[in-house]
Amino acid sequence: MMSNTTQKNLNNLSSSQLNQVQVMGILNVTPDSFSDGGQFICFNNALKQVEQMISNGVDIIDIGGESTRPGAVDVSVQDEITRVIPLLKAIKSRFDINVSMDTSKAEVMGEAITFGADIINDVRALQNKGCLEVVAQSDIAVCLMHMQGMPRSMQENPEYNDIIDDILEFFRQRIDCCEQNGINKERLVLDPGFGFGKTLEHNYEVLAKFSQFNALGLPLLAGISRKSMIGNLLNRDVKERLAGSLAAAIVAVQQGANIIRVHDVQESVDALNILKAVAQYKI
Ligand code: 7PM
Repeated sequence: MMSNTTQKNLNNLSSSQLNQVQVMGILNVTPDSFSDGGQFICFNNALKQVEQMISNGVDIIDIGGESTRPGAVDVSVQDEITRVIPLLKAIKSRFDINVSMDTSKAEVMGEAITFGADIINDVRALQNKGCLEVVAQSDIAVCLMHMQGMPRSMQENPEYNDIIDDILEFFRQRIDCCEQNGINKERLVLDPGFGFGKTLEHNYEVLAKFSQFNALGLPLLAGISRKSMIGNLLNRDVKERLAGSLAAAIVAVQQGANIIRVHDVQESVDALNILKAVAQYKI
């Protein structure tokens, strides 16, 4: 009985499916607001991080302008553009790598598209004003993430009837909305949004049932790396969450995640490679 179960689980994903899993590396672009010198150092530091991630096997670099972070203070359009667009240009001119832009602002999306971004990663799933229209005028890919509530207050009292049904229903509505606005389904990636308006239990239920999102037939992204669902379960500080993050990422991949969004690229690529080596022997 035990070996049957094991074989069935190993059988779920083929080698070729696993070989298509992509690692999205999170680029830290925390600005040093104290001086221009600080900004300059951050810029070079960011490019070094990119170089490192590429040599470690990253597939996509995710640039975030802070404003989408839970609890983050609002950043103006101009500040966000100033922070992320020069970096996008620099990465695209120096490296042959896919870049995703973590933003919810139509103006930033427009600039990102102009300067060669490959994916718009929107934690608000193109619900802000003008986003659908800007994206529709291009052929860029989009990650639609689920969030309950708004970043500042979403962790106060998250509630669901059936969290998987709720997320699936949200995805269906956003997919419809995209299609009605001229954004083909083929351009979309879905992400249940770990930590975005979800309790610890909600997050683990979503991870346990992650495979249900395959029903919509679109690529799936899982962003779990270093989140409080790891830290609070294990009682670990943010710097001590690597093992937990890797385990969670692998659980997501085994259930069909196509992109894992991570801080630790080298370690995540290693973990994925173990899975790939095992999958070669699937029955
Ligand atoms: C503080 C709390 C800082 C949380 C940063 C975060 C996701 C994302 C983020 C995700 C997609 C983080 C988050 N999380 N985009 N952006 N999916 N698509 O841990 O799960 O990086 S911000």
